[in-house]
Amino acid sequence: MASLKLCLLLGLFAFFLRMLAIQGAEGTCRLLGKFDLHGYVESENRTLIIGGMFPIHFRSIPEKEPTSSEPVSPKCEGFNFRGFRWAKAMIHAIHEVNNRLDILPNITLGYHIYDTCFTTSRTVEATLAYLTGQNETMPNIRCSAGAPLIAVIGAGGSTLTIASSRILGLYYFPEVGYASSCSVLSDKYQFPSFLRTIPNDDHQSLAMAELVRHFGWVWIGTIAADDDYGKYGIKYFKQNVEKYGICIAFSETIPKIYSREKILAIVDAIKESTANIIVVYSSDIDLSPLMEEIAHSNITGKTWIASEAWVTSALIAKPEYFPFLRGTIGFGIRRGDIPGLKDFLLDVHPDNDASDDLTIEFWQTAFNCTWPNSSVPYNTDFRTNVSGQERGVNPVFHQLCTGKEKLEDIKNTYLDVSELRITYNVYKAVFTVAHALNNLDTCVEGNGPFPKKSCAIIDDFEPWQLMYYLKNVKFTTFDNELIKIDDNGDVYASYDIINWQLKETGEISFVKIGIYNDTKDGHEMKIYNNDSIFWNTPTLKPPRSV
Ligand code: TCR
Repeated sequence: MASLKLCLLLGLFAFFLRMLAIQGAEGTCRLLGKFDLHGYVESENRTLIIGGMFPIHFRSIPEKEPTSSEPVSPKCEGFNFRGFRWAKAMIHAIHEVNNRLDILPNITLGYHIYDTCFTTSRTVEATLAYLTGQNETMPNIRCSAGAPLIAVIGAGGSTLTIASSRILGLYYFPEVGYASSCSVLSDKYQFPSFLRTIPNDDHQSLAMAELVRHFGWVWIGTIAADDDYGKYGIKYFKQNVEKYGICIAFSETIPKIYSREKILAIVDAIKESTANIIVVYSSDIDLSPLMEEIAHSNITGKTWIASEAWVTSALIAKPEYFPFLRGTIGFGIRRGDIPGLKDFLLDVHPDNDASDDLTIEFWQTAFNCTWPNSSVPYNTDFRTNVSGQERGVNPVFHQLCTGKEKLEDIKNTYLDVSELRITYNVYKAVFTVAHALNNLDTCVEGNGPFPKKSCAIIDDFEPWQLMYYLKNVKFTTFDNELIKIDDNGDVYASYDIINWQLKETGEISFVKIGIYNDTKDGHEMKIYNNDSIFWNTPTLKPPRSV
């Protein structure tokens, strides 16, 4: 009965997909074009696939007249080196599992990664593609990626994950989040098959409120991204500070679709307010156009409180923004150094696979050159810049790439492994799946968790059976961190409190000035030494906001 229901639903999806899909030359349906990565090593072992969704581009380009032609997947722009690093970290972790003899010795893991372009429509498209298979004749997760798909890592931002997890949840199909921190995702009634390696944001909102109270600030401005992360995060922050008699001077929302007008309105609100403390709950991707305008308008003397998503982001922590943003204080999730990752990241070159469009785009963007004879688009940007002009519409790079460019020579977010926080979460997500699968594989018949103490069989198991093992997973990472998933799919919350300070070299350093931990009976916040904090005020003393 259950499988009949599944078939019917998948049939419906296949129909839906047909309506969405691009009709290719051979008349077959093609989804999501070339922005996907997949691979597994040919081996005698049984192969199982883990899906992954990452924001490898920053945004999709809105269709000008969406109803005047056949629906197509929107094109994406803005190559995101950080998202590319996350995707590569997933592949690296999978290689590590495959090389280890103690986890899944008889199984080879493969991967199938989709680019979400940080948009909901692409994420839903990818989710449907996972469930039905890209080829309509195979509407089945058992062969959707060439080999059975067992879990999906993703989908990045909470808004995207909420969309995909509602669909995957229908089948109790496991989705493991690495960056989706919204508290609503802990509701197992709505998201029964979601779990994550990032703490629930309720802790962070409370931590921010505690921080503001600690310094005695009572007049605060807030800025939120226009998504679930920003809106829920600020909502819980406000609820917490109200209890302490702290007042909100202004509350602004950064638009999702770029609009210079709306961004200028936020800049005006900041200028007009006497609040010196501004709490920002946003991803770095959404925040970046606002920061560009803050710098352009020369707004100094504010102390910014950063949420985890931008606290150590190279997109925001740029030298040109430093006069405005130095002294920023924010919360970072636990970081880790992933053994071997740097070498793995360096091992990328368009010559390795001429059909790998993402790598070609990566190379072109990193070195500002054109890969010979390739049709891969340049890193275009159709938005207007701070002076109101359109920036780089299809810029033509006259310089051809030679292939001899050296990755080691450039400073690039992709290769920066000094602040691996979300990347470390991706790694933990892969290992969560691998350990759960290993426990499923080593189950002893007569001692199993299913009816009559039976076990699931690795050659043919159902998503909900793996879900059981995921919910009960427990392991330690190379860093000796114990990973345990609770009944809501959540992990233990612990944050570093980070302060942006100027190094002698003129660069920004992220200095850990304290910690915030969730404890059994509440929470603890420690600021190590008030004198070690760098403040962005003329006197270098803590700002007042009353
Ligand atoms: N949670 C955000 C998304 C997000 C993110 C990030 C995006 C987080 N950290 C770092 C880019 C970079 C934390 C969400 O939507 O849940």
